[in-house]
Amino acid sequence: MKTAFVTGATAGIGEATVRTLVASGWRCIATGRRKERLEALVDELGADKVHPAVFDVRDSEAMDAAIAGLPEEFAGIDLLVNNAGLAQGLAPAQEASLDDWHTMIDTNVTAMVVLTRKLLPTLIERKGAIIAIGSVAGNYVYPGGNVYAGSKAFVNHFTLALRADLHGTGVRVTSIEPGMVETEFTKVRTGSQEASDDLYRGADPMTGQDIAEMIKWVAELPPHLNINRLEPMPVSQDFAGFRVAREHR
Ligand code: NDP
Ligand code: 8X3
Repeated sequence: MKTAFVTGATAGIGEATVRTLVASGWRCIATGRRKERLEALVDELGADKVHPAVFDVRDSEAMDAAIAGLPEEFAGIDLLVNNAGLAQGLAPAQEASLDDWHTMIDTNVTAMVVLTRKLLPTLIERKGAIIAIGSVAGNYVYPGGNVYAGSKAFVNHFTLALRADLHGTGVRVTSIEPGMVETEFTKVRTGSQEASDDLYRGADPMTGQDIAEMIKWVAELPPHLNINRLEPMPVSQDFAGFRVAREHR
């Protein structure tokens, strides 16, 4: 049985990924800060299938303790799903909060590279795989995206760079860069359930399950195949065109 380390498994894409991988015969280490949600996953799926690792990804010592505390049967990691992340307080750069910017950089960028570096030896030893959840926001900018978009461009590009560094090791690396997915993400991003509902109204977004199925598909491909990047969007979403501000001088 193979083992996956899934960050951000208390909600949305990560939670759907744990359910989907376990249903397909994987063991999962499920991480996040909300302990009760991880415990609910263990109750639902079984302690032999899910190991809850409660820590804030920005806390490197807590991350070390979580890795050191893995039960023996979960300690050999075959798949790292770099998923935990957030958009917070998306506002024009000139109005944005520096605290929000630090939170996004610390979570989406710093924590992801730290965790990846710590798990690379076991992933190499086991000829495993890394799948990162970047975003279309890292490929196409939009107003208010600023640091979130920059952080996701980092995720997309760091992941491709890993593929180059891991050449010859047998480790597979994939960057999945989704558009709108209906999860708790938009609630965090807008700061309220109402604003989040408003953003999705009539938009027919993707679901966490849609992305989880892609993760499973990529993870279970024959070992000679590598998907470098996937960029799924709901049909309703498009990338923006240029804007022109007239008489701006
Ligand atoms: P959710 O808000 O539903 O889930 C986010 C997950 O990340 C939660 O499990 C949360 O756990 C975890 N997380 C956030 N901050 C921390 C932290 N400091 N320490 C530990 N865990 C943390 O969002 P999604 O499922 O939508 O987001 C997952 C990823 O997908 C993110 O990286 C996001 O950028 C990306 N993405 C999302 C899109 C969307 O439209 N939804 C589109 C493209 C990419 P907890 O709060 O319990 O700690
Ligand atoms: C977020 C994707 O399209 O909601 O990562 O901005 S989108």
